[in-house]
Formats: sequence, structure tokens, C-alpha cells
Amino acid sequence: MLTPVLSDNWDQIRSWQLASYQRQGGYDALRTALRMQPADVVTAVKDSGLRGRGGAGFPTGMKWSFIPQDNPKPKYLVVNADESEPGTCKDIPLMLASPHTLVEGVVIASYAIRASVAFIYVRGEVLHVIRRLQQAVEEAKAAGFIGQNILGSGYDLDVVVHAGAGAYICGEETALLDSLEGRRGQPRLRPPFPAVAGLYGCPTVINNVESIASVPAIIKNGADWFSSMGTEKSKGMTLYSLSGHVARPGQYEAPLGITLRQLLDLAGGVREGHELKFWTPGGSSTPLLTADHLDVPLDYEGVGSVGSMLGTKALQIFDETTCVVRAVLRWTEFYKHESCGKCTPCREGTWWLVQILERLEHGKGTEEDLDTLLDLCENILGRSFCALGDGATSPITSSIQYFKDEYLAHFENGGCPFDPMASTVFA
Ligand code: L3W
Ligand code: SF4
Repeated sequence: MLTPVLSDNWDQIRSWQLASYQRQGGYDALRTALRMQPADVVTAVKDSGLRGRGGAGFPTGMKWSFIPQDNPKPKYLVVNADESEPGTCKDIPLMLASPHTLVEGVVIASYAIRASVAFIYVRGEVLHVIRRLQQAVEEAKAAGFIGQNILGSGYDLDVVVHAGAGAYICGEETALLDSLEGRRGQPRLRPPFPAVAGLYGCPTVINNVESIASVPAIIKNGADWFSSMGTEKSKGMTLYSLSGHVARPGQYEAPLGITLRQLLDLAGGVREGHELKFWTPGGSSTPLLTADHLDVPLDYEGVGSVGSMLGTKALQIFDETTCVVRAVLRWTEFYKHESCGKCTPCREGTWWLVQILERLEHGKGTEEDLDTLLDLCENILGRSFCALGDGATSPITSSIQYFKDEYLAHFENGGCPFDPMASTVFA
């Protein structure tokens, strides 16, 4: 197993404070970056093969290179720290344990794209994280890592920590921009992509927390070092979040391409006396997988080859005691609640999905309901304005693909077979 990169200082005393971060070589990468030309920093990140860790896996250096430097408008860096996807819990631990890793990445990335203001948009509910980030930004300002003429380089940057108001849709990059501009967060039509017309209509790079936090180590150790880890097309180390029915849930930093079987070995396996039934590779927006997929490489290509997505690497583990219909109903209620209402397929469709799933879970559905569910999903997927609508269909279609018998057992049983009050237990 390779040495952790992002989490290597998490066990240090007061790891979130500047003094602790600097004892581990913190801000050395910034000094290196400021001696480079901004374009060379972009090239280093491109060569490293770093891909966006927020779910889509878009190449980070390429995104930075889209910023038109001949455009006289201001350029902005925005960090998407609105972590809200069910099961996704990597950015919040990262910001709590080592906010300076993110702040150092923010300064380097802003320098690379020549931004003079950067925003960190944090999910509103996590006040403790907002405070910790604000503290880290203040410490970095006092030490001369943020502000005017950073480390005598002539480069100026201001960093603003902005609290969202708790809407999942504001994690969609263009809704996030609307929210940051003071409007109700709803997705914008793309193109133009934010790289061309983003915050206040200016060229903007939006990256996930983990993507930006990966940058200092790339600058410090070199692009070749980073690209020597992982797989051919999915490079580097990354954070996998294991939750649910697992002996030791938590964050596991490992190279891209590791399998769930290997991660479960590290995490003590499925809880004692139980066995794996289904799991999500990257939060609830990624199609479910089963015990047959334990050896699938957890990288963008590997998970894609079995019809799912790596997403945010939020591995939610469910054992045989879980009712898949109930789990899917809970996720679908989340999407219905969080749908921003802008487009009809998602706004109306998620409402209908919940009605049908509730009926099925309570044993009042019919086999025809399964066809209606699939038909609805077909009319949402690819016809919604943003990825939220598409994501809502993933757990439904994949659970029917792998667990149709369990859906049927609900109405054959006259109720949920996992309900202790019901007549039989589904086996
Ligand atoms: C310039 C082009 N830029 C693409 C940029 C684009 C964006 C990035 C990826 O969704 C996924 C979603 C969720 N010129 C460009 C360009 N870009 N073409 O590249 O874009 P895209 O559209 O592939 O994805 P996205 O809109 O970023 C993200 C999935 O992640 N997901 C959800 C995650 C939730 C969280 C959370 O709660 N924190 O991350 C999980 O799987 O469904 O498919 O920047 O501008 N020609
Ligand atoms: Fe809003 Fe849903 Fe349409 Fe996205 S898909 S714009 S969340 S209604």
C-alpha cells in the first residue's frame, strides 16, 4: 500500500492549525509554485493526470487551461465545498482535519489561472467546518500566504469563505454560482461553461475540495510522482469513504483502481456475521452494485465498464438485513425534496417516483408499477436540465435490475418482507 498523501497529517496534534501544517512541510509547495510561471503550474497539473474528484472526473489541468487569459475580465476560482450527496463524506473530514491543505491548494490554483479572488462555497449546515476554514484563512493571511504581494512574488489574492444555505442543488456548479451571486440556486444552461462565463459572467474555474487539496502534493513531488499511482487513465491517490454495514467505517486513502474487496479488508469487512448485499460506488446518484462486483477496479473506467459511475467514491455498504426497496425509497424522497423545480421531468417525475415506491414498499403495488417506474425513469434520464434528475433514476433502475424478486416479494407478501411485523422474512 502506498503512503497516504491527502490524509498523511490527519493524525498530528491540532493538525488543522498552521503551525502543525508547516511542521509537515506545509506551504513549501506554494513557495515552489510562485517561482514557476502560472502556465507551468497548469502544465504540471495537466501532466499529473489529476481528474476532478467531485463526481465527473473531468481533467483538472485541462479545465484550468480553458480560462481565456486574453479576456480582460477578472478570473475567479470557486471551490465546491457543498458536499451533500447521500453517503458522500470525504470533503468535510478533509477540511476539518487539514484546512490548510485546501487553502494552500486554493492559492496555488488561483495563481495558476491568474485569479485575484477565490471563493470557498461551503455547505451551510456544517458551521463547525465553516469556522475552521475561516480560522485557517485568517492564519494564512497573517502569515503572508494570502493577501498583497504573497511571499514577495508580486501576486495578490483574497480568499472568501461563503456559507451556502443547505440546498443540494447548489452543489451543481452553475446553481452554486447563482447562489454565490445572491440569487436562488438553480442550474444555468451550459454552454457557456463557467470557464468562459462563470461568476458574474467572468471566466471561472470550479473544482471540488479534494481536487484542489491534491494540488500542493503534485507541485511538491512532481507530476510524474502523482501519475505513477493509480491506473492508466485514473491517476493518483484518492479518498474512499466507507459507510454503513462495515466493521470500521471511515475515510480510506488508496490509489484509484483499488477494489471494494481490498478496501473491505482494510476496513475489517462487512459487520460480523453478515454478508454484503448491495453497495453504491459513489453516492446515491451512481447505480447500485452487488457482491458480484467486489473485484471491479474503483476507477472511472472500471466502474463505468459495469454500467455504474465512480462518482464521489462514497461506498455505502448494505448487508442482507437491508430492504433495497426501502433504501431506494429513502434516496428518492431525498431527490424529490431537493429537486429545484426548474424542469418538469425532475420536478414532477421525482414526486411520482416517490408515490409509486411508497406503494410498493407498503405492499400495495403491482407488477405494472415496476413498468411505470422504469418508464418514468426513462422519461427523466437524459431529459432533465441537470444531473440531479438523472441521478434520481440510478438507484431505481439498478435495484430493479438486480433485485426485481425483492420488489415482487413486497406485493406477494402484502408488505415489506423485512418489516418484523410482516408475515414472512424475505430470504
Ligand atoms: C469547459 C467544456 N468546461 C465539461 C467542465 C464542467 C464541469 C466539469 C464536469 O457533475 C457529476 C454528476 C453527478 N468546456 C467542458 C467543461 N466541462 N465540459 O467539466 O462536467 P460534467 O457536466 O461532466 O459534470 P458535473 O456537472 O460537474 C458532477 C455526480 O457528479 N455525482 C454527484 C456528486 C455530488 C457531490 C457532492 O455532493 N459534493 O459532488 C455523483 O456521482 O451526478 O454526474 O466543471 O464545467 N467543453
Ligand atoms: Fe432542477 Fe431537477 Fe431540473 Fe436539475 S433536473 S434543473 S434539480 S428540476
